[in-house]
Amino acid sequence: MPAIVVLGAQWGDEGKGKATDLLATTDPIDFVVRTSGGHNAGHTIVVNGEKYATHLLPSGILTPGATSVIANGVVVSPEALFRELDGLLERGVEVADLKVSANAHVIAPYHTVIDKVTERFLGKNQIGTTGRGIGPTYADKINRTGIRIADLFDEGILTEKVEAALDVKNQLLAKVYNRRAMEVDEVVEELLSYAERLRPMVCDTSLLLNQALDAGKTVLFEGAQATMLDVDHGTYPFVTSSSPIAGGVCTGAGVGPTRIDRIIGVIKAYTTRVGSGPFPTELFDADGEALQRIGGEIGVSTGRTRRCGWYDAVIARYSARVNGLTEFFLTKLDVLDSWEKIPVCVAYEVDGQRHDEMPMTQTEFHHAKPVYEYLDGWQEDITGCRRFSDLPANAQAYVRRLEELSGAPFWAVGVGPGREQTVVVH
Ligand code: 2SA
Ligand code: GDP
Ligand code: MG
Repeated sequence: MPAIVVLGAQWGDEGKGKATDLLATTDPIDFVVRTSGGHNAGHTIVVNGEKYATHLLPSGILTPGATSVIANGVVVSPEALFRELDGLLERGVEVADLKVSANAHVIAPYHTVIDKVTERFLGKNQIGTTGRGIGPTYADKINRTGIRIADLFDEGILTEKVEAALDVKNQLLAKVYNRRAMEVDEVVEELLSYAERLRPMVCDTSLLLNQALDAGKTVLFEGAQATMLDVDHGTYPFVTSSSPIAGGVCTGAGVGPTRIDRIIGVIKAYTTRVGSGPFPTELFDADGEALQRIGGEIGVSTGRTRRCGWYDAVIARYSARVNGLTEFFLTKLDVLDSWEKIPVCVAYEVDGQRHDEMPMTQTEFHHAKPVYEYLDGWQEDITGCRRFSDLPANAQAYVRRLEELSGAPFWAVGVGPGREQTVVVH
């Protein structure tokens, strides 16, 4: 299988890091590629009981022999990139080869400042961003005022671009947000300080990946954030500023859609969300607290507590559709071990009307009330199961029912955070 996409089917933190890591350890993977987002992502991988978190780096960085690629669709903070690399090196990790697209956009210090002050300014309407400068960097990209990695190797061009960007940004910072203006020299100097260390990593990653596919290599495209956070197909405006869906992989990597063989949607056996925005199955009771506690639902990048709710099959079907999923990887089934009955949302009721599919507008989605089906729990520890047939009958039935409701076959099920804690269904 030469080109595989792994992406989030809900609002993120489904366990994509584990899914990519698992694929990379069972089949030899030559390239692991990030195509959207930046260091707002947080992937946790547990290897031999050791926990690692990656943010900007593809999780393939932990797989020796695989080349990690940060493609053109990613927004790169060079400071965060080297902090993360050095953190792994200090822990004695053998890091894989890393390539960075010359066309990836750079998160400059002013993007982070603007992200944070805008959120504060929005008050109760805030998005709940990670404060990493993601939105302002993508805004500059679309506005054609962004800085790309290649610009770090030409001081003249970099200075011109920073000058042009700060011309507008300093007015915004001073007049709207009452903040100190930023100096062109200060920003240019900081960005130039990363250039020499970056230089050997920088290349045309679209060419690299297409040539690799031509040569029959296996390429794994690793999603960050998730379908419901997609700027087009998510819960706008409570979304991130990139395209984490399958289509975004093609623009974010410069690889055509005909080259993709497998698209795996990672989905939790329940649902979580960080930040603001609608969430029909959200729980505000002891069940929600229990899911949060048992599931360890805390943001990997910002340490924020994640909102928790039951499995939402409407979202699953929507994700299967907008991504063209070939399969799902269901994670964290073990978190549900203690419940006697487990509600699963099969449809919504919106202003008195049943919706089996995602409502057309965000206003309707804000009003969506879950219609639940109640499945029997198994009340048994499943973390030691290694084959589907090892799972208790009710756990098997839960997985089978979810599969019927979700619009794509279930490939595997996670029964614990460890690499080996996975059960293959098909
Ligand atoms: P941003 O910073 O502009 O991308 O924020 C916009 C929205 O996107 C959400 N978002 C995320 N949701 C889940 N997980 C994410 N990554 C980290 C993790 C989050 C963390 O894996 O745990 O540590 O808090 C992530 N990144 C962005 C964000 O909450 C906003 O709703
Ligand atoms: P990502 O952003 O999608 O990569 O996911 P995160 O790393 O942010 O969050 C997923 C969390 O769930 C991590 O702490 C993983 O170690 C953990 N995890 C993944 N799969 C499983 C599973 O099957 N069971 C349990 N209990 N934890 C899991
Ligand atoms: Mg995460």
